[in-house]
Amino acid sequence: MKMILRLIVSLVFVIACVVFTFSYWQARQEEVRLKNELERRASIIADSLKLSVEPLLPAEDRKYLQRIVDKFSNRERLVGIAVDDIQGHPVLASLGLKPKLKEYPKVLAHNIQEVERLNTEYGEFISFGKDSLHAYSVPLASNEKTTHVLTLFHDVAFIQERVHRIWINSFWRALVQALLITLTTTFVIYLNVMKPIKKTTEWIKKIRRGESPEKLDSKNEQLLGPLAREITKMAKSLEKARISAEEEARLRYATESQWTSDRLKEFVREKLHGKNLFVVSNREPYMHIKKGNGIECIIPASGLVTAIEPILKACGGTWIAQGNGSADRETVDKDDKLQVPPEEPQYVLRRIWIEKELDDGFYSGFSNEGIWPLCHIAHTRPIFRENDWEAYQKVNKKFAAAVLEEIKGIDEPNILIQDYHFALLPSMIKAVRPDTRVAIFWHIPWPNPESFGICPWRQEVLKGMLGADLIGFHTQFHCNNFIETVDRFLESRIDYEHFTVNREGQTSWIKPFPISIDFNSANNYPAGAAETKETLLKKYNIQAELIGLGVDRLDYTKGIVERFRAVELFLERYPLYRGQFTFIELAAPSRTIITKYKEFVDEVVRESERINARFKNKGWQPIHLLMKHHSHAAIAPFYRYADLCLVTSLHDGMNLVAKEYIAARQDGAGTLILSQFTGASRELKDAFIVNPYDVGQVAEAIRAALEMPLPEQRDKMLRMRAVLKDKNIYRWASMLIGELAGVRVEKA
Ligand code: ADQ
Repeated sequence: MKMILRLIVSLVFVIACVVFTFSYWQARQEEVRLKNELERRASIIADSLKLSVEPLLPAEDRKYLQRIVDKFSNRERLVGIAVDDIQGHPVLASLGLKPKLKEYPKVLAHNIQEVERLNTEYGEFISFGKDSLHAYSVPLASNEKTTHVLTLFHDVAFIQERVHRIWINSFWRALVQALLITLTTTFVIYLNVMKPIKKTTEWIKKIRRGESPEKLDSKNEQLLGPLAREITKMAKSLEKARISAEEEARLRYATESQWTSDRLKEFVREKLHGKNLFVVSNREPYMHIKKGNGIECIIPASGLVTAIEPILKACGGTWIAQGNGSADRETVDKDDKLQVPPEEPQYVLRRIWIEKELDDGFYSGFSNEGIWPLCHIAHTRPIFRENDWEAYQKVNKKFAAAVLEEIKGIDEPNILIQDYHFALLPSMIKAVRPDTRVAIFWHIPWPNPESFGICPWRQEVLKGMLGADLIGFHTQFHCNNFIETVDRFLESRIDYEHFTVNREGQTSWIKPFPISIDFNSANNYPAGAAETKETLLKKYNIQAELIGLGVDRLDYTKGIVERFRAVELFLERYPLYRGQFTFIELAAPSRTIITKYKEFVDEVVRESERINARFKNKGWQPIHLLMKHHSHAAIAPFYRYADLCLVTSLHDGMNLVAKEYIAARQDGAGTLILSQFTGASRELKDAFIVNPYDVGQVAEAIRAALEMPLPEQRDKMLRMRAVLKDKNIYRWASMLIGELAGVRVEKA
């Protein structure tokens, strides 16, 4: 587009220069021609008038002379006639001219002087007040001696008018030419360059995605010449490589136990019979924001994004999510879609727009001030407002409409709904398309029936969820809580042997799927150039030998304040570590418009400052609170060099930070202190499992972790790494998708 714009601007510039030069030349020519013509005309009139006036000069009676002068002055463009003596004294003038000559008595002085000097006719363009005139003077003689001067005044405004008109006409001509040339150029370039390039790009993309496209269009081949031939060759080898890689993956899948992206891809293709997957979540995986004059693409801090992204990367499909980045609207096509990841597109992101007021009720209100504290037993009271509930229903409806639009024409589509923002979505989709296979995965804990029972719309929420064929939680414990809650509040048939709920003919399977991370992905934790512990600490101006690390969204469920207090108690009990041990908290601001979260941020800052003020000494401080969203690449070196990682959530569905820390420890060193209230604590048995409310226990765990001999650290770390290598995100996805694909649905 920029290229076309540049071309058009250059063309318009050149046209403007050419038109300007020609117009200037034409205007000049016309002006000279008109002036010459005027002078010739003045000379003819003056000569014939001279013959009539000269004989009458000696006569005393000027009346006859005046009549002649008045009669002549009616001619076209002739403003008036004047007769002066050779000294410049006015003798007579035509009627209209008299008052003007009185006003400007010196106007003819130059003409008279020139006539006297040259003793012949003389013409000059003069300003007569506001008017521009041409004054043409001829000598009048008496007894062969020049005694008087006769002057004719012609109006020259018509010359300027004519020149002006030339410029106006040229302007319009230039404009029309520029417009025609611009349109033609754009059209020709679009048809002959842009369109073939676009088609070729699509063709290359298809090859890269593994779809076997038809041959490259022969027209495009002509345009791109040798480049096209090379690309075609490359495509062929890529296709061959892909086929053999898939074959290899198929063979591995039959024999290997570890889940990988390739194995998942094969598995999903087989299970979903090559169909794409539809994922719905509130948070989008890629957000575009305006930065300076440009647009930046960021990956929001979220466990959900971390977990779901690899699945869609592996099997392709459409992710439907809310677009709320400041440049999100500018980066989608007319259907609100874009291909992601931006650097290597593998699936489609469809953005849904929710007005601010509605989103406040849906996201901040019902989802995060209602359901979030309701499901997390962190002793923060949920707030339920009628308006928020209405907004929640409206947004669920809006997403349901988008999903139904996307799956139009697709037989038995598979839909994976993410999280507590969309409890009503499964039944909304099923009501219209009973042939869909719908799973909802609840990323946060499910509380006991007593806790859940305080929700004024508990039945509606449960009924909405029970529209799904599959309802997934992180742990069996959360599944138990859910089934007990359904049993307590809804009329339904529960099968405890298979863990299913049957309501009004719809069966929902309730199953645990402990979520995980892409353990092997070097991209998530890049080897990180030549960063060492020293350079890392220097970069952040941190003085310490031993590092404790916390990585969280700033959320009251993450136990950040409790963690700080444990650090405080640890330094109080073991003063030798002062000046040596520093705790670094990488905290990403989250849900900042909610009052509870604002208060929480203040509390976190206050506590860190209080503890720092208490212990800090000679450039060392116990807590470094780095409050911002960090990229995965920025977090990676912290994971790699932290002697311990503190995960002290008061309640957490799983907690991916614990898993990320372990995955990053390729050196086998480091220790994990993990809250017993996280889903992760069920799998990572070799961590120090602690009760975050027991500050003393956490302080002791910090000491034990720091003093654990390296071989013991390695033993534990290697065991935990083995667990995660096996129970990685691809296994999670395969379990979830395998179960979903096995669901029997009504035929469309
Ligand atoms: P979250 O509550 O968001 O997820 P978590 O599982 O810990 O919590 O995942 C957080 C993610 O955000 C991690 O990938 C982490 O690297 C990233 N992150 C944290 N702090 C960051 C920072 N300062 N800058 C940038 N990135 C940061 C919800 C549930 C969890 C569940 C996940 C997945 O609450 O219990 O594990 O979904 O299901």
